[in-house]
Amino acid sequence: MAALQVGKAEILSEYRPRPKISVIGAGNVGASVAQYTVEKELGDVVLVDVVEGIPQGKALDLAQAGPVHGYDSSLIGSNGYDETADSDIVVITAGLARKPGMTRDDLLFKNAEIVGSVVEQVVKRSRNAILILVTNPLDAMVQLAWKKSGFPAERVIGMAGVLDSARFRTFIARELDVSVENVTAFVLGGHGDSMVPLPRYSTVAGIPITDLLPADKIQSLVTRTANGGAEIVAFLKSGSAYYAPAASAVEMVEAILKDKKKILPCAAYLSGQYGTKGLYVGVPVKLGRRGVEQIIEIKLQKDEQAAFDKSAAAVRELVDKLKL
Ligand code: TXD
Repeated sequence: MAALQVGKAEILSEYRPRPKISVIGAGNVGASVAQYTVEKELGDVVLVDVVEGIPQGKALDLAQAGPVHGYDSSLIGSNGYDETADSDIVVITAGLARKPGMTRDDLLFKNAEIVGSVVEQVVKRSRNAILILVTNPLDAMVQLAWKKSGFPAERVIGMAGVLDSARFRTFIARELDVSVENVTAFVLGGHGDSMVPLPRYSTVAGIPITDLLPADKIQSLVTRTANGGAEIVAFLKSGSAYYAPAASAVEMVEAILKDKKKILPCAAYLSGQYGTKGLYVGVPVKLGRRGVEQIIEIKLQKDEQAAFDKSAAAVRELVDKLKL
């Protein structure tokens, strides 16, 4: 067709394929990350898992939803890493998930082994990628991935705060019967029971929730947020949450690929900010094409700083156990 013959040499030489997003671990979170990524047409997706057939089957199934949803992203499933070469972003979800009665920290050693080997495979083939870690215990796994990869800290980021604040936003919106779109929430600290939701920076259409809800109500929403993961594990019994975690990881992918400079709470490497040095903890960051482009530091009140320090200490304890 004549109209299609515009692909002259000079145009072809400028041709850049769609961004490549590799998702390691094709379980509940990984498959949903792949799904949301192609539904938003953020790029092509490579899904990797150790279980034979699972990444291939899920990738093919998702590709076949393309005509219905109207996306053209390519989807590849594999048990190896060659297809991930030159990824722009690698989302790491491989590992064990919690069962009822387990804490995130119970997963530490097994998941450290898995994440360590995954990172080794990934970085060999994608030297310039940005890594987004999802596997628990989150903050310790990001620290491990950063160490193993040898990447600059701004290109190794952990997903937790976006999820924790999405949970807080959901509860606030339900409580006040307003749109979730009107609610912003601010959550700091590690992804654990000691996370630090900050009510005075959580707002509805710009109004702090401290002006809208009594203190005891806010406290109950904060507690529910901190236990948000366990609440879902108790329902599901055989696994942990995955829709909201995947949506949260994909918000980060989108902010990076579109260079949005979006302020999101992520696990980022602190080199003195918030009084913490040499450790990955959840803080607000600016996410753009270079990864973490800035760490946003706000002045905490005394009790908030104490809660942050306690949360950072809990992360440090895990990192020490891994001898990182
Ligand atoms: O906020 C957050 N960061 C989180 C973290 C929110 C939700 C889930 N969170 C953690 O993510 C959870 O505690 C787990 O550690 C991971 C993945 O959770 P998911 O729910 O997706 O677990 P699944 O369904 O068990 O999937 C894990 C997949 C599974 O298919 C395994 O076969 C695969 O990981 N797996 C591997 N893939 C590649 N390479 C290796 N070595 C490997 N080992 C297991």
